[in-house]
Amino acid sequence: MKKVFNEISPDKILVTGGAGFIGSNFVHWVVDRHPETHITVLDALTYAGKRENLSGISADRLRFVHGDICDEGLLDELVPDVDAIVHFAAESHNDNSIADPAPFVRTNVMGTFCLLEAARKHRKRFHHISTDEVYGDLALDDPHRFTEETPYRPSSPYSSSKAASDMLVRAWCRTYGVEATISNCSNNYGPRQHVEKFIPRQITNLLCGNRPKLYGDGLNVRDWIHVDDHSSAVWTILTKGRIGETYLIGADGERSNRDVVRAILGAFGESEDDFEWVRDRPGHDRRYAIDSSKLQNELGWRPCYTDFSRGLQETIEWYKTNKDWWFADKDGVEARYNSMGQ
Ligand code: NAD
Ligand code: TDX
Repeated sequence: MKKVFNEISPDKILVTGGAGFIGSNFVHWVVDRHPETHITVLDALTYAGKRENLSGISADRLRFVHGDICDEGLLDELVPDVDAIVHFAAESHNDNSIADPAPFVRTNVMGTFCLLEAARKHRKRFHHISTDEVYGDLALDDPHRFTEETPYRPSSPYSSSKAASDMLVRAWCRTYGVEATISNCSNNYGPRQHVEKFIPRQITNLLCGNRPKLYGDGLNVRDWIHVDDHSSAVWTILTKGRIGETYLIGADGERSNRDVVRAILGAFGESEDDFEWVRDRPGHDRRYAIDSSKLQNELGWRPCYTDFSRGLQETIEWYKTNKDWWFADKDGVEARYNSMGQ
């Protein structure tokens, strides 16, 4: 049996990218459930990060630091003071990576390198958040799903930069003994996801009186998981995971993009065929599917959101009641998509 980090809650964690979609949901999840844990968030507040995503959390639970994960001097100040680093910060959108890959290599590869060096120097536990996209894609009729043994075969600049970051984590763990774990999760949905992403884009299109937009033939499959289930899985791995191991996170949520758009249209009381076909994404992965047996059997994790239509309805309600949160981003995102024929 390899070394286990601990089976108690860490007192102080550094959460990178904690002002983004998944990072902020993770911070709220920990604040609500683990009163013993103090969180320092390090976030550069790019277009994808909002300080307000962390509003309502008291100063004795949270310290917010506006800064870059590539800033080694800043990491030398912050890292000695925590027990563990939970690394969410990334450039996260595939379409952006196709238009301009440079920030993806900088933040996802160099940023992870800088954090690993800080974890090595100050001997800190490191948990790396990654994606199922590192495994490439599956055919629609393939009976298999991704497991921890699936070979890496990334397709896009985004997924290849995440794959590179995973490789750095593995090397720092084996060569330098950094106490690291990795999780590769499927597509998240829930509150505070940027309007550039698939589900928020379609919800906010409908709220603006526009039609949802489907790439290609709409039959591409994604394996959806509610962001709170991602958070509980990350906490489980951070506190119980075996050092040096990778865990896949997924909740058996495979759905075609067309079915998701139809479900959103249905929830708005619109005809389920009232969407538009738009230009396909270059190199568009066909299907992702996660087998999370290792996480479930070894660490006892289970998802709570097993009813996708309930989670989707709650997400739609969130975008309806938080128009101020997304409205300022919407026009710019749509102008960018229009310029790409999407
Ligand atoms: P996001 O784009 O919503 O948030 C990213 C956050 O990182 C933002 O707050 C941004 O300001 C911050 N950031 C970016 N560059 C930074 C830098 N150089 N220094 C400090 N902060 C920086 O992304 P997300 O969807 O919340 O994804 C979070 C993580 O989860 C990423 O590592 C992503 O690869 C991974 N992931 C996402 C999904 C998904 O479905 N969204 C699925 C699996 C894994
Ligand atoms: O308008 C759209 N129409 C459409 O058909 C958009 C924005 C997307 N799509 C398709 C492309 C994908 O097949 O929907 C699917 C989901 O698209 P995205 O939300 O861009 O997600 P994806 O590319 O699958 O990547 C997401 O999951 C894995 C996250 O953005 C990544 O950060 C994560 O690693």
